[in-house]
Amino acid sequence: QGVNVAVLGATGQVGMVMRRILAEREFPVKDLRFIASSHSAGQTLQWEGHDITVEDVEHADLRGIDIAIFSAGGGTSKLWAPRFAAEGTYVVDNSSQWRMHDDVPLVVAEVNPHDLDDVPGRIVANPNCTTMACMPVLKPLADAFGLKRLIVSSYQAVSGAGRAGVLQLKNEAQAALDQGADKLVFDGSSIDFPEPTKVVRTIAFDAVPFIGALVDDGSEETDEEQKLRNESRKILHLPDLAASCTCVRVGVFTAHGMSLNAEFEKDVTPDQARELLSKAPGVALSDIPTPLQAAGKDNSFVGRIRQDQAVPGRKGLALFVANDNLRKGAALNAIEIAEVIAQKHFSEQL
Ligand code: 11C
Repeated sequence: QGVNVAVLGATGQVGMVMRRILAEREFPVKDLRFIASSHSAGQTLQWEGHDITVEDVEHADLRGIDIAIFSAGGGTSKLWAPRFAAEGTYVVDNSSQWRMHDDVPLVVAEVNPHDLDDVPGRIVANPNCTTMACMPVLKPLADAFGLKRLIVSSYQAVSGAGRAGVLQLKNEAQAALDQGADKLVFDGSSIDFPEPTKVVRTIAFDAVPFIGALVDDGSEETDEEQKLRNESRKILHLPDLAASCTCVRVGVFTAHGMSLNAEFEKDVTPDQARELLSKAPGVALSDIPTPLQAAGKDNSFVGRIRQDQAVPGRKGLALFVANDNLRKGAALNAIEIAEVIAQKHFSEQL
């Protein structure tokens, strides 16, 4: 009994978390395969007490896989997701490659699982981690009060930029501590930092308002900033939602923080919001939510809920959300999507 599962990109940072979560949640696995590029193929990875050898995607036999969870980057996904799908496999893809395709559901498990009822192309997309963190919080508020306008400022962890981002923060922090980091109190150029290798500016003891790449449409936004608007509209089924985002990388290893200002059609008070959010799946109330609090946890922690004083009347809320970008923001939601697919489309095997 169970489904045949493959993880593509199993050796990466998110792949590692995926393996951990598959075991934690006792995912109904019949056969599990780990697949990667030729660079990582041949390694062995532990699964429930035994070793599994990582297969080279170029040479792997793609037949017989029920669900493949991809965390291997957009280029790999563009090439390989259709090839897996052509073999009858449901692909849950963590890259941005397929998210805005009309026939590809973009799903947050507790928000729009019904979008998985019919998956004609057998490819399902997992949202970007910033969007993901906000959706379980915004969905119940949008349903109750009618979400009209959203302004987000993010405080994003370096692990969102991959292992290279993590190493950059570690190396820069070490260099600063070695040279007397508190000299930075008076002079930002007093420390000789190593050249940035991933985040575009020094990230230790700093905040960098640039994530992803500039979009060539005259808006001067980054693609990371546009993802929040476009993905939120699709997931919440609010195509006209007015949304604007400024994405900022901060010297935090894991878990993104998000400041939200949301405007609604109807009046809403902080107490009403707290009452709704206390019952919302995937959400935990916190007086002062922080990335460190969220790292390693599943929920979106939400707090500092206030009436937005810039919105006339009681139609605006200001709140802060913190969520683990590697877990719910990537691996966990992908596995939750796989669980829904297993229930909906492989129930006879469970
Ligand atoms: C970051 N959110 O923190 C990005 C990483 O579209 O899946 C994931 C990018 C994506 O840099």
